[in-house]
Amino acid sequence: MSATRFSESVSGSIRDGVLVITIDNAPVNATSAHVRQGLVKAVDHAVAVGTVIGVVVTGAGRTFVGGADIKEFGMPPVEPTLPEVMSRIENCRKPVVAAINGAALGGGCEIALACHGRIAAEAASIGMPEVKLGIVPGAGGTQRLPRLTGTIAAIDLIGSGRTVKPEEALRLGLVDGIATDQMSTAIALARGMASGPLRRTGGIQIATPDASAVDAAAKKVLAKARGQAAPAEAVRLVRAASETSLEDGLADERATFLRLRDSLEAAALRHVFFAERQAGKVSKLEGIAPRMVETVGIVGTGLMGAGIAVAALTAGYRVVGIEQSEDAAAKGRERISGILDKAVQSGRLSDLARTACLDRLQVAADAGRLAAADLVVEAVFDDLTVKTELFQRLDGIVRPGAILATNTSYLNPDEIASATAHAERVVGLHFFSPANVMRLVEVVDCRATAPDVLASALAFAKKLGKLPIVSGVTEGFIGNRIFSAYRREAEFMIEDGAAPDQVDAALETYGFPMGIFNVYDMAGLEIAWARRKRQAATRDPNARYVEIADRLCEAGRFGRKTGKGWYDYSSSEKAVDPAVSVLIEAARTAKGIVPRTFTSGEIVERLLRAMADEGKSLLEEGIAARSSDIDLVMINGYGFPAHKGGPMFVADTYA
Ligand code: T1G
Repeated sequence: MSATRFSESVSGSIRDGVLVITIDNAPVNATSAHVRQGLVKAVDHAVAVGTVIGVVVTGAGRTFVGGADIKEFGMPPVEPTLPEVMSRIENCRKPVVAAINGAALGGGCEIALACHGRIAAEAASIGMPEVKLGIVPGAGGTQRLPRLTGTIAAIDLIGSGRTVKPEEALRLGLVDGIATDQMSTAIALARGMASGPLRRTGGIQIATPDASAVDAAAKKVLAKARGQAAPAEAVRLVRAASETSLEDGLADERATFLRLRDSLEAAALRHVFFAERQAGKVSKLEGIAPRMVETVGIVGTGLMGAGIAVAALTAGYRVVGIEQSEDAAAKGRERISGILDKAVQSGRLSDLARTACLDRLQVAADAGRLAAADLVVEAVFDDLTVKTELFQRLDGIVRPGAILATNTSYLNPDEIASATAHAERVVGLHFFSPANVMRLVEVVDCRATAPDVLASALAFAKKLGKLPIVSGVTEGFIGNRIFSAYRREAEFMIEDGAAPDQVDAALETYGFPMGIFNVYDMAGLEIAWARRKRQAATRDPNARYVEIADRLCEAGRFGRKTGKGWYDYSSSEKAVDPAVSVLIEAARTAKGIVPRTFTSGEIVERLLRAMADEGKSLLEEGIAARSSDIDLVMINGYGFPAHKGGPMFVADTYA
């Protein structure tokens, strides 16, 4: 089979009278200009060659087509546009079948939709994640998908951006078959279509959907949109598909896509997309191989330790959990299996996988079992003596090449490392609770950490499906140091005249799921109080210090756990507590502060600036490697709305 080259990334060869077109545009077969040009030439070639009775389109490697080339957004358009490619495929007079060999996302899914038939490999995944980039599909997705799946499923898929596996795709009518040899099956399908009329997706009439079901599907999508524009536009376009002509629907979709593509929200989400792919890259680790890790030791199986254990188990590791007593070990095992049970109940984990996880789990009181561990994470009480003594004990138990990782939030891991026999094997792995759910892990590069130990910690975090961000050693690392600065600024404004619920409302309107005082009450005020007391002796006497939170703690108001904090939780919902207002007014009076009013805009602007200023210091001190890492920490660990891009992105955008 001689191959014909249609562009630098598109070639074709004829098999059983069918032109098999392969898109080969590493790394994800994105529909760059040369892919679009090659596809049009290949389809024209198929039509021109009389012996060709059909066409199959597929991708090279493990991706079908990962979508439009996001890197081309904002660049001058190059013909043909993706909608033009779709139209050429759909209106081809010979059958075109998609052999979906891997991820068919965004424009990739739209290519499949424009084809006359679709066969998926077991490894295929199909979806329209455009809303996650702040845009809507721009090449027919909102108009063609509902013609195959119906309006309700299309609203769900396009509005949420979720990806489906072949079985669900088949059930939805998104593919015509699933095959282990999807190429042969696709060729056979194309040959079978050669004689009859072609089923053009754009020509399918959408059955009138049940209005209440459509409203329910739309409501579900919009409930998660939290202030983003794209999901609502996606829902509008899909609904319109059953009420307007294909031509008008496509024109509306394209105009909407172009408008959103150039929006700040889309720029922010593209920033986050590329930031996540830069985050794990550490230049000094080029060529450094991570150590082999198969068995993970976890000391402490409380909430944090159990979460880490579940993350490691579901990633395929063997786990040895250690507790101080057999009774505590039994409780720890119960906690871990309880989390696994919940994952099974929610459909996130199969029964089989749960059993396999439990088969790979040991929880005991005998620390000697850690001799089998390649990496040990401690998740014990955040006290320097406790952690240091533990690591000193582990020095005598674990094997020479084993890695010791501390999960400390605020202690100095250099101090822990320097107290052990092999400081070079100590690294920080700061998980965020619940560790089996939160993506963010701060990987702390301690002064003595060996490069291959840091590489091992990054590889471990990635295998857990986490988003690892490297941090240098500073109190609170990246996230908590910025959170402290953000909290200080918020308390300054409270002392100057703002109310906690006003600050929280401003943040929630901006896009945070919860305001800072609500978060504070959830986490517990006593944690920051303990740290402030620890720092009191060395605090700069000239630096402004707000005592309101101290007064709350002295009154035993630690937050939700005590029923009172910045708010009153005695009723079901959090409520403004007049006692807190009295306490705030007393603090102002004690400093002679005449309270002033604040607008929501000023509150948000000051808090964002406080975060960005602290982020700038972290960059100057070399604690954070790049500003986009800081954005990822605040988005994934502290609720900063991703569609705003993060505090550094906002500061750069409005600079
Ligand atoms: N465009 C450009 N570059 C992309 C890209 C894309 N669509 N997708 C990935 N990359 C780069 C990425 O930055 C990284 O670069 C490398 O490829 C590997 O990525 C018209 C308008 C396909 C599941 O949103 O979900 O279609 O760091 O690490 O883990 O309606 O990439 O190597 O320099 O993620 O194997 C819609 C986005 C676009 C899918 C593969 N599509 N991509 O995962 O690799 S908008 C998406 C992914 C659209 C149409 C609209 C994943 C993947 P570098 P990776 P992976």
